[in-house]
Amino acid sequence: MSAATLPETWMARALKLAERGRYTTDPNPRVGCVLVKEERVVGEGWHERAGEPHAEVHALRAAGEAARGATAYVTLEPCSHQGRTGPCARALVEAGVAQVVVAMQDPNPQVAGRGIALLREAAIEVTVGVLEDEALALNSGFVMRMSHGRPFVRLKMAMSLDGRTAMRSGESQWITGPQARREVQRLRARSSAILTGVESIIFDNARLTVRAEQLALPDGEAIAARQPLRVVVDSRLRLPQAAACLREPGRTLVATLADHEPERRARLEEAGAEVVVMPAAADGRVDLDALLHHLAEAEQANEVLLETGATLAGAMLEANLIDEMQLFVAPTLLGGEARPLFALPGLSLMAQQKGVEILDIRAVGQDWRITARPTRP
Ligand code: AOF
Ligand code: ZN
Repeated sequence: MSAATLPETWMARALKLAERGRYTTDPNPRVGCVLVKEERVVGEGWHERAGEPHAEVHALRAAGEAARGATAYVTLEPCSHQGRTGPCARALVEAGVAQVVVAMQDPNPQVAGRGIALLREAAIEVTVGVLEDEALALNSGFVMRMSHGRPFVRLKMAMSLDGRTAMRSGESQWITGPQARREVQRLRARSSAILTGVESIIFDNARLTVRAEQLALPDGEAIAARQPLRVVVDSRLRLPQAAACLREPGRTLVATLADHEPERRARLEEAGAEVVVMPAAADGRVDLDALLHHLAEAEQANEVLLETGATLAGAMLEANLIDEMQLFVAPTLLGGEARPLFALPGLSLMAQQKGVEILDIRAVGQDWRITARPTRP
């Protein structure tokens, strides 16, 4: 007799399915579901788009009558609320599923354990926590928004081997090669919003868009159709009306302070920007923490990609608002006059150095990608 397949194996399969929603489920979480009976998959599915059926519904439809007596492996607690689609916990009960294995509880306050309770009340055996870390990582943005009211912030920077991001003039195209730039396109595509500083736009005139042809994914066109929100931190409304990003598909939000010139605001709005007034932080600039909370609440932003220069990157790091860094390191030297990764003017002693934990290093074409996370003080 062969040994029974481990729950982790089925959950890994459900996670793989969930990953198919990486670029499309926003602002919903990525969720996968596998229905197993007598060591065989009788139905599976994943959540593809907000407003469309949840993973469990797809899996139950695929299984039909075979769902009766099956075990459901779901990467997120089945929902208990009547949202845009019905409660999945009830659908599992009604289909006669015998057991449910869940990777993680749903941090959405509308669910938060009620789905699991509903299943247990119907005498279904529920196991929680199988491959929980992997499930949490897949939806780090959704989890952050639901449990802390702000998005998960991922900083992306391209730098030379000597840690420089642009020449003194601001010229920076291109430090890294095409494969690294394709990875950046994918980072944009999975994000709800791209956050930048007005200086970066003034220097690079970046469009901050997802380009289907550069994504090199089979469904690139459909993915690029949903452009992430562009967010420009611009305390004094210096964004040029002619900025390229204002002519691109998708929205551009300009975060500024209350004491801006009204005519500048009117001209930017005419050019297609949406202006939002934020409180000032102690340094007199836009309060970045408040801005992130605004993005979570008003825009349902799960993952924010920070693509910017040393000033805003330094300010975000100082404010402990960076959750992950993706640093692309190119095999080139730009020299001491060039711009550094972070402006951290307050640092002068070794005792003040900022620690980071390196999670992964890998080659991307001719470049290297370092994934790291700042260690919290
Ligand atoms: C599940 N399975 O596949 C997903 C779930 O607006 P709605 O109706 O789509 O509900 C979205 C909420 O449902 C979302 O915030 C999260 O709590 C849960 N997502 N739940 O059982 C799924 N995508
Ligand atoms: Zn559901």
